[in-house]
Amino acid sequence: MASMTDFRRVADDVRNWGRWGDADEIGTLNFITSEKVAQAASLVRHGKVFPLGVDFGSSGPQGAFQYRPNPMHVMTIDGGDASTLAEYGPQWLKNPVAAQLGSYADNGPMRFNDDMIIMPLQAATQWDALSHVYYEDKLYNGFPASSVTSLGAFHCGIDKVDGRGITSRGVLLDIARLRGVETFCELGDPITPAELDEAARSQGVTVERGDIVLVRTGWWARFLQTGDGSEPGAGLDWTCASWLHDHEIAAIAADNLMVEDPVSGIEGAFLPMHMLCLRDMGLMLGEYWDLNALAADCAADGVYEFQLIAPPLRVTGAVGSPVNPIAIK
Ligand code: UVW
Repeated sequence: MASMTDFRRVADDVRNWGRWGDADEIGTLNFITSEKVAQAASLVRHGKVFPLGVDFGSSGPQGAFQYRPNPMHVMTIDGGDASTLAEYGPQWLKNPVAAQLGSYADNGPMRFNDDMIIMPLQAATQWDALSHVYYEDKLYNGFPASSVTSLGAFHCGIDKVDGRGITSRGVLLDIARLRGVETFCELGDPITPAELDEAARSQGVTVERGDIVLVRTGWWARFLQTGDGSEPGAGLDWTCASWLHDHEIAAIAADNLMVEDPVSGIEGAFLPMHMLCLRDMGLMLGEYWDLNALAADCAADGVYEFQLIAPPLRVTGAVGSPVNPIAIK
């Protein structure tokens, strides 16, 4: 088990603070140039579309953490409200909502349905903004942690991604396939940097500057079978942070709950890779991405690169965002 001294040495090595200026709030997304976006678009050859978002509903993977329930979907109006108002008499029309609906219904046959969703932004397929995780009172690029308040993140919020959209060349590294298993949820066997290299080599793909790397562990496939979102699932070892840094990738996402392995390799520190990626490197993490159909297609045609389009919602000051990423081949 490594120590906090080892962690600090790596943190010093991978820290990108100041690399894109003192005011930068998007970190490694800076690696995605317009040439890179164009290169990614040129990877579309057959028009095959793979949505990578999971269902946003009550059967999602949340429940183990009291602060993160599954999305709750609520209807606020349905067509029957307008149609039945007439039956209940004019007293209902004292209610302003009912009066509005009644007037729409009186004016013709049009009816409508509205709804809303109540959910933690971290509940399902998501991006972690750079302000999601910090340590020692500093966010990415040295911004004070106190700039994330009850009003939202004044620095490094998801809204700062803005015009980047988040689209680039995507590369799938299918570690479940490399290991020859459907899934490897058992703890104590995290993904190593050597395995990332081995997956790329065996798949005949290179990881390049500005890529968005997708890692498949099989966790989501297992969740679909068991419905048990509390099963931790293995992920990347913290030492992979240096690999991500050296390859100058733009972002990383996985099909599991936290990208990295829940068993920390650092004595006394939970989620060390989150700290290194989000706070030191400025590298966004994507979680709960459904990579199953994409992985099956990549295995069938041997092509592990594609155009990836994964724009977050521009929620002002949010520390993360739901996303329905799309891979196109
Ligand atoms: C934490 O749980 C802190 O992070 P994430 O949701 O990114 O795994």
